[in-house]
Amino acid sequence: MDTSSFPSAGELLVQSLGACDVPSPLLGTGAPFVASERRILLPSDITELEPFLKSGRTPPSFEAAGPRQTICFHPTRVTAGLVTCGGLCPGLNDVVRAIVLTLTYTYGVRRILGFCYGYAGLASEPRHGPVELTTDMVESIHEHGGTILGSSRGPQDVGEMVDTLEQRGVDILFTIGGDGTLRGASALSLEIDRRGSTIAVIGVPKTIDNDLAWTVRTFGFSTAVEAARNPILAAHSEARGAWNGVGLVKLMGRHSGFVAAHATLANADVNFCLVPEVQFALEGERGFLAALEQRLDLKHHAVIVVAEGAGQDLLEGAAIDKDASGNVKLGDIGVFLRDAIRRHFASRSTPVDVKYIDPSYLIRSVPADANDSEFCLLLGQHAVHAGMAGRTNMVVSYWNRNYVHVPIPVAVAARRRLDPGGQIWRGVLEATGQPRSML
Ligand code: JJ5
Repeated sequence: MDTSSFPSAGELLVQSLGACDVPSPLLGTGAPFVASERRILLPSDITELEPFLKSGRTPPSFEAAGPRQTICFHPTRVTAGLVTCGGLCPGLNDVVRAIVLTLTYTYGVRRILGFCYGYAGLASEPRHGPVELTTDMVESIHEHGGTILGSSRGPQDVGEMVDTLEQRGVDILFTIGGDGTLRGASALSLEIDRRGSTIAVIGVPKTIDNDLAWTVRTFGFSTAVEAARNPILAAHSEARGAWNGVGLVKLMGRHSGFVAAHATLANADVNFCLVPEVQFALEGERGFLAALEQRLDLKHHAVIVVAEGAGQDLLEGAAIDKDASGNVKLGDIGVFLRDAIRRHFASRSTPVDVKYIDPSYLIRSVPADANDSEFCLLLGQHAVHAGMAGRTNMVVSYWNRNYVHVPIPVAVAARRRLDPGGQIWRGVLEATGQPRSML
């Protein structure tokens, strides 16, 4: 194992706002505090740990999350701010609710501002002013999908946003969003530091694709896999209902095929799973179309699950388009495959009946399942403990069976991707029976 693949001890240090000597209101309640020195190892595999032990170096570790005995802010004088950014993801309302309930009931915080429609709500002239959030307002929002705060994509002027935070007297800002949002949160904390201000910026990472490094799972992922079930069942029914019926379902995953792979494992009907991590050819005797032909010869129906980022190299000629955040817009691999399958079989005078299903908005917008609701609650609670303890420029994450603090620069440095040589992909190959390589 190459030990340089781990962040350095310096990179793993979480920024703090300074002297935190305010006694926690939890003192005397029997609450189990977490010592600031408690750290959780990054390596969990002996082969990863050995090089450190042999060379006498301290292995890399994350700061453990949880309530501290002394905190940075007087709870009753704190103003907290919340913002949700980017696309919808199941569990957004659960995280908002968890943060509001924990601030109020655990710490006694009295002023919580919800900034509306993402970072646009922190601009100097927002379309919609902040709303004061109360426990009554958030009591049952976890029963609904979406986000009560609204959301938007795209950056805003960092100086303007810090001006707004200062004008509103915000002490702790909670940002719930993806890697772009968290890069923005990091820029905010830098500007706050430059001004000599003491505003904590705490992130709750959002990626339905589950592609965040240094976490076991991200919120919304479990719900997404569950919600992919009906579209896959529908695709199977459609496929079986026609001679040479093909049901094609496009699922989320721009760079990582976790949703597609896990939905495939969870639904026995899938015959092909196509993901960004495993390249495939369309044509040729080992290509995808030849494999599909064999499957149709045998069973006269087939179900295909494709992650949105799969096969992008096949979509040449599609103009490179960028969204508001500068991300390259993907070509639609679902439409492309549907048309390629129709063309291929038409040229062989073999009838096929392709039904294409794109359920992504139906998946993103549903309420969180019980697994995700529980996870969101604990992420929100730990985000509040971190903010009250004066941590900043960090996200809460779950690693090695512990909630931990990960500095934002470490969280955004690398993406987690499916390992084509790993257990999950091997399981997918076994479950589908698709060829190991379609190149
Ligand atoms: O450039 C990226 C990138 C880098 C890390 N584009 C998309 C996703 C990505 N990651 C993973 C990631 C996903 C969500 C969050 Cl909140 C974070 Cl911090 C990282």
